[in-house]
Amino acid sequence: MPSLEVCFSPHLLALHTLSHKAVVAVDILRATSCMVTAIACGVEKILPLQDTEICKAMKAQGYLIAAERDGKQIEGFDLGNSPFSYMNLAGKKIAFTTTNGTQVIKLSENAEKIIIGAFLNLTAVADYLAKEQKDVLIACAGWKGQVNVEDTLFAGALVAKLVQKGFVIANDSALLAKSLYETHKNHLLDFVNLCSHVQRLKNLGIQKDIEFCLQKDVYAVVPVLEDGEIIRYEL
Ligand code: 3SL
Repeated sequence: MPSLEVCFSPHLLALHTLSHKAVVAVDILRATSCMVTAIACGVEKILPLQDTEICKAMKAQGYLIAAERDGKQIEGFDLGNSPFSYMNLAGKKIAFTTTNGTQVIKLSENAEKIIIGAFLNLTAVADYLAKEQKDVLIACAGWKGQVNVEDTLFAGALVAKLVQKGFVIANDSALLAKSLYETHKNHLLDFVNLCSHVQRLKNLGIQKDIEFCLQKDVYAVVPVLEDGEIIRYEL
């Protein structure tokens, strides 16, 4: 049976072997929630980038450019990091850089497959992984190297689903994430409201983004990284 691991921080990724695994990159607030929304709403592809200047330069190649740092849109870019901004961009290409989300995607590039996960597409991701039958690592973006609650909760939700499909928990982070999710699954928003990133984001007035990003299975879409760009996997 395929194995199941969770990595709580990009700073711990080097401790994992990625080469034969399917990595699920997750940044619930809000990068991967935006990406899932964008791909579900018809965006053609998303180029994840670590560097803001490289991102800006993609404008000349016909991309919309999106950049967030510390929760805010960077001046001079077309888009920030609210999922509501990604609902009407069908057919567009987006170059995207964020504080943590695009970083964890880039750091996972040695994996056999990279999938973009969020509560918004939880079941679609679980079904895809069950079909693939590869060992899975859920890579949490965290916040500047630190562990966060919202990505851990998502990891736990995905672990819980995959255990039901026969996957075998292979590290204690996966066990911890599942236990945290099962403790709080009936009051996710109340629990997430206590976490540090929500406190940070509250000053930006984006409570509706937080509520949106905690909804399960709004989209039945699986964004995957192919040749460095995120596209829709055709189920
Ligand atoms: O860190 C990230 O990648 C962002 O998703 C953070 S924020 O939600 O835009 O603050």
